[in-house]
Formats: sequence, structure tokens, C-alpha cells
Amino acid sequence: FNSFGEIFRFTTFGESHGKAIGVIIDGVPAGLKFDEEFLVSELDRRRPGKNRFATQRKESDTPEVLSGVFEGMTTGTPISIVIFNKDQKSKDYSNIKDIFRPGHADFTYWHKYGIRDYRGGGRSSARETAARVAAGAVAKMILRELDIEIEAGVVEIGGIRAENIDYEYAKNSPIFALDSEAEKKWIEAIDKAREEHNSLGGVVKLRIKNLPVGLGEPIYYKLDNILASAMVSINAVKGIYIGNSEAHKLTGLENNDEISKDGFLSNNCGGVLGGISNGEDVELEVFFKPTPSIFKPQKSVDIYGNEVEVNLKGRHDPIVAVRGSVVAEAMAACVVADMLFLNMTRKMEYIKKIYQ
Ligand code: FMN
Repeated sequence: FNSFGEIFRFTTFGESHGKAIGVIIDGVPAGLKFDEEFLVSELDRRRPGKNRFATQRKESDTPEVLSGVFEGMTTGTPISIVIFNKDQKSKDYSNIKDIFRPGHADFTYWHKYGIRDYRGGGRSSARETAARVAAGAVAKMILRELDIEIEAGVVEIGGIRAENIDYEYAKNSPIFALDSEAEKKWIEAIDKAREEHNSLGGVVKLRIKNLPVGLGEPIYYKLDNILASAMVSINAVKGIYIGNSEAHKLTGLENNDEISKDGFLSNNCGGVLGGISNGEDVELEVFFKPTPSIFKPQKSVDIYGNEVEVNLKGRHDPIVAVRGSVVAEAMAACVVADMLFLNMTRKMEYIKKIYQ
């Protein structure tokens, strides 16, 4: 339940205010050049405390690679990466130790387990997603060798939609905005929400480029259903759309992607047909709800059943979709690496290439 993937399989561990978080990645082939600088840079993109659009928790998120790499190359053994927590402020949570934060996982964790690490939300905190980004960085090292690229950015915040999509622009935007014009309005909206002690939701758009035809294992391990599972497993993600997110409003004639001898004439299907990649860019949108921890008084109950008023302290993201876009990329990379490995046994000719 803490693992994801079949062949490229990772398992995360650790809590928000525990000693460390980390990941063990199994199924990485031997002989992959391990780019530790890239691992650090990927974690840096998700890192908290970088600017006013993220939680002010200050973590360097410096990874320590404990195993699976020798002289800069992977050895085919499990790769374990640990990130020690440095800036926990657990006392910020002492006033809500027995109280359930509306919108967060406190209520359900308490009722399910009867015990919970209330400090920073414990395992339900998105601090765990740093471990996924580490796994995603390793998956991206594999994908880079095959020229497969994953890009993402924010396409909507607070109901304001981007008019242009520019993945290059998003790379240098402080909020990973896909549109420079919308970015101005989004920043205003985020600043306003923060001043009002409130939060915002948003939508991330993601593209996987240069994927071969044939990835995805129907019927229960389709490319689209596993991408959906990967995305919805990210904290605060409430849904995804594969391909054109207006498709449900179109007719069949408008929505179908016609085919010529040179390829598809449009990409409403988002690069997936029947759960299998069709060689076009795989495109999806990931819908994030607003950050649940806000600094406004709210009604709740405590673990004894008393009605209480919640007044939160602590540091929180004013919007989670921004850092969430880096996590979405990481999860997509892990799915694609797994699908590449699974597809290698699907034809006798592939098996013969290795063994004959
Ligand atoms: N929730 C908070 O209350 N405060 C945060 O600072 C916060 N930061 C997040 C950062 C990222 C990158 C992501 C993806 C999510 C974050 N969340 C934050 C969302 C919660 O972890 C999430 O809403 C909570 O675990 C309940 O799960 P659910 O919303 O999926 O039902």
C-alpha cells in the first residue's frame, strides 16, 4: 500500500515531522548513469520555502543515496534515497492534536487507525511527495536515454484559465505557469487568497513527448488507467482528464482523431487509444483542490466528539497545484518507465532479441 509500479516499483516511507522520509526503488536496470545533480535539481523544483507561493517550511531536501549506485552507475540492486527532515515545528500542531482539520485527512486517519501522528499530518502530509519526486527523477534518467520527455505546468488557478500553453515558459515561472498573461492574474489571486488566510485550487497540464506506440497493458493496467491512479494518488488531486478536457462536450465527428498515412490529424484522445499509447504526445490535466489548511476559524469536532472551533497555526501552501505539478511529472515518469519495461515481453521478437 506504500508501493507503486510492477517492474519499476518504488516504496516510500516516513512522516512529515518524523526523522526522515525516503524511497526504495526496485527494478532499475544495471548500467544506468546515475545523475545525482539531476536528482538534486528535481527535488529543488518541489522544495518548500522557495518563494511566497509555497509553504514557508525551510527544507533543503538534500537527498542521500544509500544503495544501488556504484561509481556513478546503477548496479541493478534496490536504490534507496533518504531525505532527513530539518525544519519541523511540531509545536505548531499541539493545539490541534485532538482536533480534525476540515478538508484534511485527520478525521479518516484517526477513525481508521485509532492512532495518528498529528505533527504536520504525519504520513498524510504531502511531505511524502518529495520521496516520489526522487523516484521520478530516477525514472526520468531512464526516459532521457530514450529521448522521452515529460513537461508540466499550471493551466488554471481559481477558475482563471490559460489562453496559451508554453511549457518552456513554465520551467522558469515561480508558479510553473504555462501562460505569461494568466500568470499575472494567478499571482494576484494567490496573493489575495494568502492575505485573506484562504487558499486556492488549480489544474495542471502535463505532456509526455516521444512515447513509442504500444505502451499500456489492457485491460487492468492500461496506460490511461494507471496514469489516472498515479495522479489521483497525489494528495489533493480529485480527478484527471486524458486528452482534450472539452471532449465530453463534442460530437463523435468533432472528437475523433482522423488518421492519414503520415499519422493522426488531431490529438483529442491525448495519445492513448484502448489503454495503449498511439505514438502521439500523451496529454493530461490534473485537478487539485484548494489547500485544506487555511487560517480562518472553522467548525469541527475533537476526538472526544466535542464541537470545537479550529484555529490553525503553522506553514502551508496557499495553493498546492503549483508544487503538485512537479509531483505529477514524477508520477508520470514512474508510470512510463514501468510501462516500457512491461511492454518488453509482449512480442516473441522482443524476447528473441535478448535471448537468441
Ligand atoms: N495540505 C495542507 O493542508 N497544507 C499544505 O501545506 C499542503 N501542501 C501540499 C503540497 C503538495 C505538493 C500537495 C500535492 C498537497 C499538499 N496539501 C497540503 C494537500 C494535503 O496533503 C491533502 O489535501 C490531504 O492529505 C488530504 O488528502 P485529499 O485532499 O487527497 O483528500
